[in-house]
Parts: sequence; C-alpha cells; structure tokens
Amino acid sequence: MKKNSLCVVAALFGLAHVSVIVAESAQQLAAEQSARPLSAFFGLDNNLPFGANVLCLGAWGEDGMPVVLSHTVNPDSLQAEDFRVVRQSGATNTPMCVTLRPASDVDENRTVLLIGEFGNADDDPPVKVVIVDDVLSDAKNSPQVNFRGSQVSVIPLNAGPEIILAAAVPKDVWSLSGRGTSCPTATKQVVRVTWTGGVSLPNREELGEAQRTLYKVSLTAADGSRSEVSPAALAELGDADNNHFLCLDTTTPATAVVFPAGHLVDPNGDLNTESKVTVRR
Ligand SMILES: [Ca+2]
Ligand SMILES: [Ca+2]
Ligand SMILES: [Ca+2]
Repeated sequence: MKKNSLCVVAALFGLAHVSVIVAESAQQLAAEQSARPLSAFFGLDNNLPFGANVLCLGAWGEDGMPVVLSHTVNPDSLQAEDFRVVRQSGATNTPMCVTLRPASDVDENRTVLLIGEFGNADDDPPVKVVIVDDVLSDAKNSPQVNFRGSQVSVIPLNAGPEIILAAAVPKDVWSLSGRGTSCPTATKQVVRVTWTGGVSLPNREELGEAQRTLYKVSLTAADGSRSEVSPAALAELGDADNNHFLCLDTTTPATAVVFPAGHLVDPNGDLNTESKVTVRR
C-alpha cells in the first residue's frame, strides 16, 4: 500500500515536473518572441572618427553604441528621443542621433547606432539602455511589436565583440546586391551573422580566406544527423557594418554557428570573444 502511494506521488510529481518544464519553455518562447534589445555595445568612447559626421553632423569625437534589436524595425518609428542611456551614477542621456546606418541594407535594419555622450569608460560609464518611446517592428507577415519599455545592460568599452544573432536569409534577399559583397552564384543557403558591433582584422582590414574557415556552421539533416562545415564563401564584406553573410553550398539546414575567440577586433581594438549561436528561421 505504502509502495503504491509512493508511486502515485512520484507520478504526480512527474506530471507536475513536466508541466513546469512546459510552462518554462512557453515562457522562454514568449521572451524570445518579445520585442527587446539583444545587446548594447559601448563601442567607442569620445572617439567616433571624422567620417561619422556623414551619419550624424557633430558625431566626430562622440561616443558610439550599436544596439541590436530582436526584430527589424520601421525606420520611420525611430527617433533619438526613443532611447535613454543610463550611466553608473544614474545620470541619463538622450542620444544626439540614432541611425540604422551603416547596417541598412534590405532586411538588416535592426542595428541602431546611438551617437552622443553617454559617460566615459573610466568615469561614470553607461550601464543600461532603455527604450522609452515607440519603436515599432516592420514585420509584414507577423504582428507588429513595440520595443517601448524594454531595456538591456550595456556591454562595457573594453569587452570584445561577439555574434549576437544568426538568421537564415531568404534567397530573394541574399541575391539582391547591397553595399557589401555578394555570395557566389552557386550558393544554396545563406546565414547572416550579426555582431554586437562592427568587426575587422586587428590591422583594420576586412576579413579574408583565413577567417572564412574560422566560422563553423552546424547542419542538421531531416533525419536528425548533424555535420559541421565552414562557409564556402563570406560575403556582405566591405560595407563597414556588423553583418556577415555565410554563403553555404549545401541545402541541409544550418542550425548553429560558432566563431572562436581572439581573431577580430571592434573599433576600440578589443579582440572578439568566442561566439556560439543557434540559427533563427
Ligand atoms: Ca550590410
Ligand atoms: Ca564618453
Ligand atoms: Ca557587412
């Protein structure tokens, strides 16, 4: 009798445990689908180059902070006043300008560059970015979402860049020519990786053949078997943004991307950390 009741308790606990797991994964899914900044990267402190004046008059010598959003955004909904940068002391700043450039090719429009004075790394650095007014997604096939009220911690100046997002790119997008380089015509599948900020080789040159093979892409076949390849080519290069195309010569769906630490730098010269991300579809 005692044994039976233990079994009943175990069965009930098991069911409860399963329902907790289901609830947790539903919550996780909801969180992943909710509109929010994925990263805010303190990329440059009082050091935006002269050329940044093209993006925003007066940007030269200011701070630069790319913010990568969970969804692509409607550019018309984007104003500097929508963002508030909070410093360690609690002091707040509104950016002087916000722009989707340079990551403004078709389907890229999710990296918002905040330009202005957001505190200094060695004295009251920025710690949080809050979206305080309406910023809307531009989704045509899914409900529009509003980023208002969401926030993210700031990745400090001396931290290295990492991949924050990897997503499958539809052929009608990757076959367009943008400002960057294009995938070869033999390409069968493209994954866009989005870094927390722009990256280059430590000598400031663009990535080349050696860096192509540093990228490892996991492929998962319909029967569940997995394999790993490097991209057949890299593209979306030469346009000074935070996106790369991984051009694959296989149709087996890409499910994850890995890039090792210590090969690329952000504009502040900090080496990248290891990245492991799953591919969104
Ligand atoms: Ca681009
Ligand atoms: Ca500053
Ligand atoms: Ca690019």
